Amino acid sequence: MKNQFIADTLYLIADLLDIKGEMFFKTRAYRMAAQTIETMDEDIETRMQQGTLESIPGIGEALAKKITELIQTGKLEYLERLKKEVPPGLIQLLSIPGLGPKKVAVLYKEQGITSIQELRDAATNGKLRVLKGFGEITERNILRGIHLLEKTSGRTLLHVAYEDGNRYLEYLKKNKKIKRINIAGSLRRMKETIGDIDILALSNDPEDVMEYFVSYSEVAEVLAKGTTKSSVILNDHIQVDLRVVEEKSYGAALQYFTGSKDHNVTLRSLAIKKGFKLNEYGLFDKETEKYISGKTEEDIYKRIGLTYIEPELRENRGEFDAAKNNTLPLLIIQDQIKGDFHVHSEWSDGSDSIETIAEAATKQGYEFIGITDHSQSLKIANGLSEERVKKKILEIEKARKKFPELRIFCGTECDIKTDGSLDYNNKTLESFDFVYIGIHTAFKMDKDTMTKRIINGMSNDNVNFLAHPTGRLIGKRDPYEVDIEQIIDAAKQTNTRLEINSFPDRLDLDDMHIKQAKDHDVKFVLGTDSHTINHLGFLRFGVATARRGWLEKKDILNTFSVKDIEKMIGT
Ligand code: DGT
Ligand code: CA
Ligand code: CA
Repeated sequence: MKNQFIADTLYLIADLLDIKGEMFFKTRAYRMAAQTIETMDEDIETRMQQGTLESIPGIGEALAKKITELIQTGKLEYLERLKKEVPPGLIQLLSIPGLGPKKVAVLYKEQGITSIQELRDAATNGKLRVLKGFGEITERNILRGIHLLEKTSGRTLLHVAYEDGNRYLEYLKKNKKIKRINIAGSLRRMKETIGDIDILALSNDPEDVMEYFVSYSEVAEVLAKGTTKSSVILNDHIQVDLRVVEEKSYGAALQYFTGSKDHNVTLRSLAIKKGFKLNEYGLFDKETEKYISGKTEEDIYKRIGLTYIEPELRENRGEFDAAKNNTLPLLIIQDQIKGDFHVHSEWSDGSDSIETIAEAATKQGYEFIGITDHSQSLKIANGLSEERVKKKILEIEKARKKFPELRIFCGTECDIKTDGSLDYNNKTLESFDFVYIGIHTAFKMDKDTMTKRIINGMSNDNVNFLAHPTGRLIGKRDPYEVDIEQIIDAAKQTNTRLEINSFPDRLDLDDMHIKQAKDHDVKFVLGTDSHTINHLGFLRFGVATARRGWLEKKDILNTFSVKDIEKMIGT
């Protein structure tokens, strides 16, 4: 689906118009259309083909024309013109977390700031606090935003790269000259952010494949076009590299280009110890240089004396010892997932009704779904008062009758208040099938206080799961100060499962902490934190993160039968 691309383009237009100082109603129209397209179920391209764009709320004739142009050509003349009207550096400033177009416009008009470097200098020297709407806190936030941006700079969130990469793959698979094709690199390892997308293909006619590769409709720019290797930039600004190799090297090349670099370095030295030489062309005898293997990854690992290592484990974090001793985990797979525990409905800040969610869960093939709305003090997210909790439970009972095949759990995502107490009394907590707790306010506590606050929450007997345990938002917000080792110990002591929040910018816990917790015998739960049914598919990124954290089926509650889950959460 191109919905996200279209929405992002419309948001950018709105931002640019804001910078130019256009009227509010004009920019608002773009933003509202962008939001509609971003969250709608249907493929915008299908609507275009049907000629029904204009029946989408907020889309008139002019906007429909622009969307059509974008879908058909991947570009928009109007946007290109707009971009020329503002200094290019300003668009970059927009990507600083917490800095919106209005502030960017002020920075430009009042102080002539057009680059991140100029902005950093001005903020560091205290020159921004005099501007209207700015202050010392804004200066600090801007510096923090620049820091965050640089930490993730040039990297793309996994879900965006995953969609782009797989769409490209579908296109490439239509070329008859390609015999085999795989995603490689960090995307195959399902890292939380992706630098560039690597694709490997097997063909006897690489030049034809190269021509086909650069002719893809989503290519914005061709960086290099060679005989066996090409690189392009997509409309999404992501770089994609394609390499074509021959059959006898395919496995060796796939292994090499999957990485990680650290994994490859160790694998090569193990190969040398066994009397081999390993590179992207194959496994060779060290002395005679005779070709030994290279068609498949499996055979290469085997000849080096290792069982096959799944891509998600190739980070040089102990996988070689485990492969030698045949103790690698049997990683969880998507098909083992029977449901999602973390979904918001329209009762708090989600956009869908309980029945709509139940229907979508059934469509996913789920056996259960957990509806978790916010608790009462979280007014900003329309948290449920104890009165509304009772009403919601009645509503869920109605839905249960309509969907007898699906177990609908009535959960909550209960706020942990600043003193560590919970946002509902025990009687209300007991009325839920399960209780998630989480931090949603006062993120900036010192480590000790924050750790105690969370552990205090976990100590309540009604609590089952800790939501997004570190609170990070990738590229937007650092984790709160928290002693993760103490949280892990407390999770074990209190029998609280840690969530692997599967929302793409959270992926919280992350892979390293998951492995650390698993080593302490802690158990886990997966939740998407969906706010619309379109988010339900994010679970796959939680599964990927769980795999990168070495988790197996038995570690994750979502793989159990409804009966066993009921026993384990004590409904
Ligand atoms: P990324 O793109 O930054 O998210 O991470 P990767 O892992 O996809 O890295 P990339 O695209 O630079 O290279 C793809 C793979 O190629 C990488 O995982 C391992 C292999 N590779 C690249 N450069 C080297 C190298 O200098 N030495 C070794 N051993 N392998 C390399
Ligand atoms: Ca890469
Ligand atoms: Ca690359």
